[in-house]
Amino acid sequence: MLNKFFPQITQTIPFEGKESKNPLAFKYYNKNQKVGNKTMAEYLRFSVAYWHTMMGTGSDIFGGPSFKREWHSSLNLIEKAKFTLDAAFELFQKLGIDFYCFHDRDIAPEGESFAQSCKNLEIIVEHAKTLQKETGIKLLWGTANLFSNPIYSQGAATSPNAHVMALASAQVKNAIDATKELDGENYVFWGGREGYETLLNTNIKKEQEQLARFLHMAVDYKKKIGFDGQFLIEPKPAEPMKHQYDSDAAATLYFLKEYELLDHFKLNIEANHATLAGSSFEHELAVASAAGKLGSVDANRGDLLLGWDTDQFPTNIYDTTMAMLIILNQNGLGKGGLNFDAKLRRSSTDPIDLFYAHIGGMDAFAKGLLIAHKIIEDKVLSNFIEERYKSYNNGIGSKIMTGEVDFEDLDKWIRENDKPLLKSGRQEMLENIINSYIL
Ligand code: XUL
Ligand code: CO
Repeated sequence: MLNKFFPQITQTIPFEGKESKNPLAFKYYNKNQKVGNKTMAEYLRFSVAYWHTMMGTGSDIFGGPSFKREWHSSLNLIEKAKFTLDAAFELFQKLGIDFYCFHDRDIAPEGESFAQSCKNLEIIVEHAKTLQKETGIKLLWGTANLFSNPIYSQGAATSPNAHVMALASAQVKNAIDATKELDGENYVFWGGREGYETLLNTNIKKEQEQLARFLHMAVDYKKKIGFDGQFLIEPKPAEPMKHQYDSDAAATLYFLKEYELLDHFKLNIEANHATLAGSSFEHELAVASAAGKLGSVDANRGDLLLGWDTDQFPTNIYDTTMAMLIILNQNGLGKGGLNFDAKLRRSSTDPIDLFYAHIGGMDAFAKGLLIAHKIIEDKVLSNFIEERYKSYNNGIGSKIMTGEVDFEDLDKWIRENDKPLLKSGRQEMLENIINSYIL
């Protein structure tokens, strides 16, 4: 096992069960334990987000870095990137996490020219390839950072400047190449500047057409090079832009359908983005899943008292239970996974805090998985829901749904069958049932 950057952790974090008081042990996540017909690891497919975990410095808009990592100590940028990768794989191994995700500019430094940036990426991808081979750890998804460089401040694919759109397209081409080279199972598009700040200077229709064209070029390129990863779009309503085009699951699905892209994409749903959109995490998961488009999850949590993307590690068992109910009901995430797009608080300054953070998130989802599995096995919700819609199974209900009757028929029918019965939705009873499984 790699052992250089986290000497305090001398083994892979063990599973010790719920009675354990060891903060460096799992209470619920037991990698190879079977839950139904899959192991916990197969259902959960945890992933580390490289940008927060390896590149995070604790800085916020009021202050600079609050922690300095040993793996960032070299002044040579390529050497620094290689040390960071070494530290990353050590952390993945010690956590027992099988996947990671990155942006092109997290793993490799941006160069003086575009060509230099591509070269840097190629060098680092070679190193990542070696580490993946040595450890068996896999790439869940790659993506391109189309939001940090000031040239993208007015959009990347949706920039009013075609030269910038060309740059963004070329950058994504190289990020897809890197993802393919590393056998990435997915590729994510998050439109971090694809939106607008003011309508005074914006042609929405034009920008949406540009975004669609860009995604079509990506689909064409994927086919051309034979990349068989899943393309994912990650909705978010705002931040950094005031309005972003992929604002939530429903808006994104409509956009994809409108521009004939729906067959080529699934969604990557992020908990904190859902709450920023004024919805719950489970609402966004349910909308994506109902459309057959829930591909992957950015697992984190926001703070409902703060109106921005706090990207905290998930700890709320109610949320993870509801999420896992939706995920299990669609029999897992396929090629997707649960990527901890979450960062340490500015005041959590030590490398070991990265372990506490991930252990907490993994246990929260493992517990949610166990609870959701039991709820599904016992059919407590599914039986109730089935019963609730039963009036559509025959009689007038089935005639409505098969199109055998129209408004006039129903006008006639209702005059003979007046006064439907009002039945309780039993919300409180169901909430108590869910609590009885959680507690
Ligand atoms: C930003 C966010 C991104 C995407 C990848 O809010 O979630 O980190 O997950 O670009
Ligand atoms: Co995210």
